[in-house]
Amino acid sequence: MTDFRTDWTFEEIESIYHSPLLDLIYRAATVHRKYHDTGEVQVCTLLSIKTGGCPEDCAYCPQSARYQTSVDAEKMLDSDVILASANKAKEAGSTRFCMGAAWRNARENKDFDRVIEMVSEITSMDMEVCCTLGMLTDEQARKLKEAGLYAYNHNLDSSEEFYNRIITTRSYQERLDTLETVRKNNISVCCGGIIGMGETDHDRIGLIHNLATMPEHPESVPVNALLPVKGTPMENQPKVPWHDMARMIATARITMPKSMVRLSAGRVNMSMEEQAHCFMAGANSIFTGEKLLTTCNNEPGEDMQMFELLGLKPRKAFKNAKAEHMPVSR
Ligand code: SAM
Ligand code: DTB
Ligand code: SF4
Repeated sequence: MTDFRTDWTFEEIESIYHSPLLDLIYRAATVHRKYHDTGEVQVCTLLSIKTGGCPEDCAYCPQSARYQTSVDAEKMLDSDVILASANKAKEAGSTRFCMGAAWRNARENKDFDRVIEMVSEITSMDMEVCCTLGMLTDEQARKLKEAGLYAYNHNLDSSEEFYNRIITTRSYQERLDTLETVRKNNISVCCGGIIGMGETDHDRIGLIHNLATMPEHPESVPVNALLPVKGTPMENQPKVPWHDMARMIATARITMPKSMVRLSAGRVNMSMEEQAHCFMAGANSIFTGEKLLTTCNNEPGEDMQMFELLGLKPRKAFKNAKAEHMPVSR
């Protein structure tokens, strides 16, 4: 039995997920030590380049135009603002810059042309560039790749059954189709989900099962804890306990040993001790910087202190990158 299986059964993952927490973390930590430098954490920074006014109805999202939240629809940021933000992220030690747009799908217009320009400029700063722009056509994925795009984030978010309850404006299959388009164009795949939306353990295991049985595991798996935002249908959801995050991260680590597993949204509500358990459970990537897309993130100074305390150092850009994922222009 190899460690890189894509034929996991639901029951196998279920039994890993439900194992006693300390056994689960120990097993995940062992897998983590085998395949990764455990002192290294990938440091990524997000920027919302086109905020709010999104036509989709994702029940967790402050950027959906359907809900009255404190996030207003804005036009796309100016290029110099985006580049200044990428520079700042690089200076602060970040090696991956991820640009997010509140679009159902990328369109063929001036905004998309500008995204292409930004991808190319930021790649030439020697950062891994990631985008999350909604659904993509083959042609758009090809253009992004040619501009140097390293990774594309497109989450499955939950099990298919639960997905259909939280989002009605698009299907799980449409998500899978975009993921296939991204993969086909040799762009590194970043795909994960959110917990804390009212889903069951069965849905969480279903999400990991869907990720771990893809023909190739996503290179990067973000695990988000819901940030309940006022005005969204999820505003009253209770806080996700740290051990649920550790359980998800450990199960992802064991089933997808080589992937980067990102302790993503929700870190802002976790103590250093709670985050340390997640690193122990196999998380090896985080978002730093003052903001995620529209919500507050951990204080940069506190993150630096945490890195020092836990003996962590930022991972270099393009480390272990597969040849096909390297930017053509690099
Ligand atoms: N519009 C694009 C899309 O849907 O793929 C990209 C942006 S979207 C904000 C990216 C991901 O952020 C979502 O798939 C979801 O996992 C996560 N996210 C959004 N709102 C969140 C929230 N309130 N709490 C936690 N994660 C959230
Ligand atoms: C992901 O899985 N989490 C990030 C990133 N991919 C794009 C986004 C988290 C967003 C949290 C809510 C907000 O800040 O708007
Ligand atoms: Fe739009 Fe993405 Fe938010 Fe859904 S998650 S409402 S697609 S920005």
